[in-house]
Amino acid sequence: MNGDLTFAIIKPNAVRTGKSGPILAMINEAGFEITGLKMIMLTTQQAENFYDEHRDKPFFEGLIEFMTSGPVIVMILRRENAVEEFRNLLGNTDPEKAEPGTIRKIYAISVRMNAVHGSESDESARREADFFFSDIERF
Ligand code: DAT
Ligand code: MG
Repeated sequence: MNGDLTFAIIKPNAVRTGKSGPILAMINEAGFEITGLKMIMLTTQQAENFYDEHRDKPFFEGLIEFMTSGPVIVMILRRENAVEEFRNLLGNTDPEKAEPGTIRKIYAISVRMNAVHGSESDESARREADFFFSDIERF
């Protein structure tokens, strides 16, 4: 059975250009309840640990530079089958391949600056939510 929680980040390109509001509206309209939310600036160390699985990829350095380039909004989201449904709402990692109407099709600037992160599995969702939120910051 699939879990009902996922973890998301509105990335610096979207926060900087004032797209947080419209993105949050899309998330709500897609049936997700926001159960944790805050705006933070990632440290290099946090970004590197968060993206640990990509440490050896050629895009890692650029990814870390981008993710620490401005404030982000981290959040925990709840709905049935949350991980898969949120990935569907996000669209492909590469906005050129994303379906029309998806968040990345609308708000991504490039593969790197792709507007929003979403967990890839229930296990990652738990790890990522625990990474950024203490118990008293979740509702
Ligand atoms: P996703 O965010 O869709 O789960 P991922 O886990 O493969 O994608 O990669 C994490 C992030 O790294 C992605 O959102 C943007 C960046 N990235 C991935 N592939 C890239 C590439 N080929 N060039 C530049 N950045 C890339
Ligand atoms: Mg990923």
